[in-house]
Amino acid sequence: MRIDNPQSQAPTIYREQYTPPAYFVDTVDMGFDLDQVTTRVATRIKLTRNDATDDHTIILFGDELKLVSLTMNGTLLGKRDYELVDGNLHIPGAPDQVTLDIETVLAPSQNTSLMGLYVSSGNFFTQCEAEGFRKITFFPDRPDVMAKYTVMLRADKAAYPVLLSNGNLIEEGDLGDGRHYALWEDPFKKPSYLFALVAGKLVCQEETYRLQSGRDVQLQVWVEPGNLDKTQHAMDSLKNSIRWDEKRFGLELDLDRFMIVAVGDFNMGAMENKGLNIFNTKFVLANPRIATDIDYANIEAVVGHEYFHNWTGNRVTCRDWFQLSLKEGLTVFRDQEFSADLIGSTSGRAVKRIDDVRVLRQNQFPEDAGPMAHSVRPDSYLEINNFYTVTIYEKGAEVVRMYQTLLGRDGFRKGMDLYFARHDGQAVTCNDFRAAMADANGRDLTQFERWYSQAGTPAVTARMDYDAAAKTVTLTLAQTCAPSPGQEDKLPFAIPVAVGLLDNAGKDMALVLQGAPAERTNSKRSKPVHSLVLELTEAEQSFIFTGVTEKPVPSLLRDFSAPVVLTFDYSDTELAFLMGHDSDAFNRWEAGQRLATRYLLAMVGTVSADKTADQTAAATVDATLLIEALRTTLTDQSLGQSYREVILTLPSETMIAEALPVIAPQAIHGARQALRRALAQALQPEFIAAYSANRIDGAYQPDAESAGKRALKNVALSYLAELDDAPVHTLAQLQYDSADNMTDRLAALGALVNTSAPGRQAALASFYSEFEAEPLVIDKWFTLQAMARSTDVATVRELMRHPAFTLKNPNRARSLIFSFCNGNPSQFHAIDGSGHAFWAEQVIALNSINPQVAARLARSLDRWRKYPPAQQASMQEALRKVADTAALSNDVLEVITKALTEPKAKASL
Ligand code: B3K
Ligand code: ZN
Repeated sequence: MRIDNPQSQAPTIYREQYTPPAYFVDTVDMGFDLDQVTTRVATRIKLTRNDATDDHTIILFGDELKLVSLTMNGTLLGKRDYELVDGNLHIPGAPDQVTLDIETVLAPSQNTSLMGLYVSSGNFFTQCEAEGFRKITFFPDRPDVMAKYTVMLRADKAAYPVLLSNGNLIEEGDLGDGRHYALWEDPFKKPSYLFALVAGKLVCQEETYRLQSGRDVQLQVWVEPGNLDKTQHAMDSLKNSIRWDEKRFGLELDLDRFMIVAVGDFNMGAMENKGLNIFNTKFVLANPRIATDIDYANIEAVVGHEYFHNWTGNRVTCRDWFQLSLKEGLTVFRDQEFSADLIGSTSGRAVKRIDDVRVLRQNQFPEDAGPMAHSVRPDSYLEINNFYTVTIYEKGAEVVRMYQTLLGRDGFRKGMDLYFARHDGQAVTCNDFRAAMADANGRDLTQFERWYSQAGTPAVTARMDYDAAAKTVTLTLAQTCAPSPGQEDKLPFAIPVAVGLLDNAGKDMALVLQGAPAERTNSKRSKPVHSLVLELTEAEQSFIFTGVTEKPVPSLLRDFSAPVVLTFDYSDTELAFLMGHDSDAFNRWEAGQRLATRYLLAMVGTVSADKTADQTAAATVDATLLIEALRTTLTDQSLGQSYREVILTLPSETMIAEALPVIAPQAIHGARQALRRALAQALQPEFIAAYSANRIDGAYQPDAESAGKRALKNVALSYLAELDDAPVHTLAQLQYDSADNMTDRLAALGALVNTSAPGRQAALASFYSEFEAEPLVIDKWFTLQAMARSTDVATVRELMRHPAFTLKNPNRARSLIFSFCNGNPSQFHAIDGSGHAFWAEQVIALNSINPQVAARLARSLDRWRKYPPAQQASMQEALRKVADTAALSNDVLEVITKALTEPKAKASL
């Protein structure tokens, strides 16, 4: 789709317009004279013309750069020697071998975008992905230009004692005048988006680690002084990551030194710069006092993710940004597998899978059905930063997972090995990855490309026919996919559907699939097969199972084998049966979610604005079946605690909203609350028992089992809090006062804040004063209040006036503003439209500070067309207000323009 908006500064970029660069870069030598007000950057680039093209024009991208001088092969160039096109330099008629000397000056302390070179807490940091290097110097800043870098850093020694860049430290010393220098050399060729430097007052935890091959490497975690008591978990996670990549994929750390640096001002989670990963403090700093179990798990996953990029992203990189999922989808898949392998237990793995699928359904499915829908390999963009999305990351990971499901673990590994054998040191495409998987396994994966080219979530409908006389089960699977912007008609996807059939006792039947090769199904010689991956490649297909002696209950899409919405006409009783018996832990959970959603949707219809949640509960559907199934789960000691916790958690308000044709946020909130209260009343003794049984004596440990106990105990507390009576007030207060770790502390505070407990205000105040010096904990304090049920727009405005609040720090902005707009739907979508007007104000304010963060917030109204007319009107007004703002960044402009674009009438399928 072309965005024709007069405000647009930059043109839409199209995937099909890719052309190879006219010049490659061999080496880059940079010298930085670091100063917060004026930093001078001298860059020498050696280029060689790409003789596969006829082009003699060198294109150097620049973004808000001040050029001091430009010299080509020793000759100073004047304004007539180059053209300035949208801030980029075009040097026509250049020779085949070129040395360019470029001097630029930067103003790091003025840089609030947090792209390029910027200052955080008095230290220097860089962020170059995707196109931030062009904010440092003029350069062919595109990922298919890979070069070797040498970097000289010079700065005041007292203010910036630590000077870091990619690769190895070659030399360091004093310069006189209180200044010093450090010279870094990265032995590997890399694209400019992986460049990084850090300078300032930092300290590190350091360890020597022996690789499997026997080589010793230096591992460092750098933080601000005072935070060294919070680095051990990140260090442990890094060592686990190194070990795992050696074992699972045979991939070794290629550097002698690997550094992680934490920074408090950061646009996203972390960045995989070669040898110098820069992290949001949120994904590094942890100790039991400040970090929750979820924080510990996230740190492990993000440390793993960035480390795994060293091969999937850095050694083999993307040809162009349309291929972003080549590295991101693959690396998310790798970090998911890493976390699952570290948990180890079957139910723990299932919980990890459930968590990942929840993220996908809650965030990616709505994206895929909304105005920003794009395929895993998009066709166009206005601003690439808008495409670091759940589609590229999480759906991309599901696409990678499907290769493993189709080819098996060994087949997948063969594909990975071939991918590295073919492409190490290259910038390649998603098709290259698919070809490696296909060729290594002798498989035709042509149709699989549609997962990359077509947007939208496929809908699969299953039907089962049992023929008692013939003893056959016919499973008919049909697929459709709704139109997405710019893609009216879709072709069938290749969908792996893992299935099992349960007999009346709840046991898996042995599967014999008609027409399948003997090794894939049961024969007299092989051991019984209880789960099979069916390959749905057409719009509709039937699969026949033979020798089926009784009518089974099907277990479909086991372990969520494909990112689709699968519908089957289960009865309530069948769902309760699957909840109790399915051998597939994912589907056991799924059955509970289906049943709960069914009740919740029925209840949404009964809630009206003039009834309280209590009255609704009284008038509501009979949920006995669900309640009894949950009672069985809650008390089943054979199930892991974390698994019981996820089963007891009802679908979120966003999930319920997505299941409705028209979203009614207040009714959804009322219905969910009513069901929670009904569960609390019915299961009160079991919740109290679970609470007591899962208290842990002794020091805090972040391991999966202990975390599972705390999760189950705290979900019990949150249900009991629905009763809002004196005993639970006391229980929560007691937990708050006695907790020795942040998980229990925050859970107790959350329980207090959402009740009428007399101590709730005092607890909030004491929490603040206790943790005033810990920014990450103060973020939690804002988030908890932003998402509290009683918090309305007025309360958020009040919190914004708190001295600790600032829009300039992305974590803080996210903790309050994003948490309210995305995590408190019934208040954000207040009928009077006050939430929407507030949202517009904040998007506009953020737009002039940090376009990337602003554009993320701008996404909160993506689904505005799914609301009732009155709410649509206030959302549209808010969107228009943003659209009419002067000096709108391309980031925000793209999101708002797409949201306001009228979708084409649905094509009939
Ligand atoms: N590759 C970075 C993301 C960069 C985002 C640029 N807007 C982090 C990651 O995915 O590991
Ligand atoms: Zn990544």
